[in-house]
Amino acid sequence: MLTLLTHGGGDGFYSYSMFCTKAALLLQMSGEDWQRQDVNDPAELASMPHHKLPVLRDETGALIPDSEGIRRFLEARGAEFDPGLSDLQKAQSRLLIRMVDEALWLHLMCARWLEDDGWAGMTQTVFAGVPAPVAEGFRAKVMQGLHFTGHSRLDRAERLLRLGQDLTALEAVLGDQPYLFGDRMTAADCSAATMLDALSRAPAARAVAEVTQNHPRLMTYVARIMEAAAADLPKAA
Ligand SMILES: N[C@@H](CCC(=O)N[C@@H](CS)C(=O)NCC(=O)O)C(=O)O
Repeated sequence: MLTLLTHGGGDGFYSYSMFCTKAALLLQMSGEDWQRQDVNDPAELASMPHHKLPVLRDETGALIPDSEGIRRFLEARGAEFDPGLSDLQKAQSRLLIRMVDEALWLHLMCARWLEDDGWAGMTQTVFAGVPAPVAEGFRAKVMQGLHFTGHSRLDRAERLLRLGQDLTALEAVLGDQPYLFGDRMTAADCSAATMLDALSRAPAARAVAEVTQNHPRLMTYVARIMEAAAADLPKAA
């Protein structure tokens, strides 16, 4: 059986990591038999190929890192995440996934790690029970990374403006459809729904959650996917 190594969850998040939840949705769509295993030990996280999660462990013990690596692994075993999509739609799906996984992810990182109210939420959830100096050490590392990308150098008003633009664009792509590419859930929904869910509520900063919630069609879309697709995901062992 396949094992998805994930960060823990809580407050209605299957995992606080949207990439772990994305991988769980992909696994569920693939029809594979799989289980979930949470990684709580920092030493175990450090032993992972990219020192990040999600990671998939296959039946031979091989470790497949990164949600996109997991997608490719599942496709190589026969999974089809974009059934019925034209070549153009598949290309558009690829662009959307990159936009969500790379650009919206930076917004989420700032919302949880840079903004003080987001960070306060992180200390009560993801870092609950972790000594403050250890948590602050993680935060400092992440802040360095965000500074390097340049995203955290934008002031808050600029970040919120760009977030609003991106979400308005995504809402236009969704239109009145139940899923981004029509009546069926595809790979792009696994990225988009989980990221939007994370942006729309704590531990994301309140201002970011408000901008996200200001896109009601996206919020209805997230609720539909999270209630239906995420309901029967395996629980942590
Ligand atoms: N591109 C990766 C991103 C994975 C990622 O950023 N994981 C974060 C949690 S959301 C992580 O494990 N961070 C641990 C660390 O950096 O120490 C994917 O799609 O899987």
